[in-house]
Amino acid sequence: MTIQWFPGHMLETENLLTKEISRVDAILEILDARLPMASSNPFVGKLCKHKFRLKVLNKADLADPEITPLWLEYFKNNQIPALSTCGTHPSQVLYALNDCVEKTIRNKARKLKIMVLGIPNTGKSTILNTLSGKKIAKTGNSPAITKHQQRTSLPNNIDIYDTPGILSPVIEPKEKAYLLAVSGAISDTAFDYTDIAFFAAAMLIKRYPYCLKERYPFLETIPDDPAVLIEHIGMKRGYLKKGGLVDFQKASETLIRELRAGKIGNISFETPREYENDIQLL
Ligand SMILES: Nc1nc2c(ncn2[C@@H]2O[C@H](COP(=O)(O)OP(=O)(O)OP(=O)(O)O)[C@@H](O)[C@H]2O)c(=O)[nH]1
Ligand SMILES: [Mg+2]
Repeated sequence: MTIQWFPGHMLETENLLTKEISRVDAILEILDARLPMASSNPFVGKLCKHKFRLKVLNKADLADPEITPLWLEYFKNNQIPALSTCGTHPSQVLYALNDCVEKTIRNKARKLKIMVLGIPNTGKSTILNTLSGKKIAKTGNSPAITKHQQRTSLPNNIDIYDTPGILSPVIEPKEKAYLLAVSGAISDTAFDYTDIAFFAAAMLIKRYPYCLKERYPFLETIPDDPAVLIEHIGMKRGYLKKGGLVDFQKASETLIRELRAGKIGNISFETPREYENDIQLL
């Protein structure tokens, strides 16, 4: 499966960021804690080469609490500043902001400018709203909600810039595209639900069979085959087409929706071990 989704505003944003980056002091790079590598955009790394950049593993409340600390250790071992947050948790996002402020070398006589960057749907605007204590930026559980850069003034002489999520026009390897689609970073119109659900089901069977058992107690054993898992979910929910065949589309949508919402449990889609000798996405 190839996913092609690069709406016009993303190219405009890339061009704008390339122009504006010299004016900002530091970057908060918002990643998805469930997939910190796949949710890294190499463009951000190149753009911010000479700026202080703090990686924020957001949505940590949805990730596996045993895996997120491994990621933080991984980044630490690679001398990459990183911490984890839940974007709606004021003390956690304030801690992230303060950490970024403290580590940024700058001229204290003028306002500190911090830019929030990342791929779509990682919680950039949510973090901005939490920091400002107001609903300044529109948020939503689908990608490409923010279409324009937006500046907000925070206390202590800080200006913070929310930006539209940007993805690479070509996402490689293919597994990365799948992970991003499962997480909700890519528009649902850009891929086939059943394809993505089969990938997600295979991942869950391999990594989190006990979560599947708890969420879907009607499963006597966890099947090895993702198609069988989706079929069982469809049958149990009564998603049947004419002739009694399971509606795989509907069952797939249910699996993805429940996974994204954290209903299947705290799930991390990738682990540092899989990347141990590969820091090219950082
Ligand atoms: N569970 C959970 N949900 C979060 C968290 N942060 C944000 N969200 C949700 O994730 C969705 C996306 O949040 P946004 O703030 O709109 O994401 P964004 O990065 O600004 O997205 P774009 O503007 O499309 O690039 C919304 O439904 C938020 O409520 C978090 O830490 N935990
Ligand atoms: Mg946004």
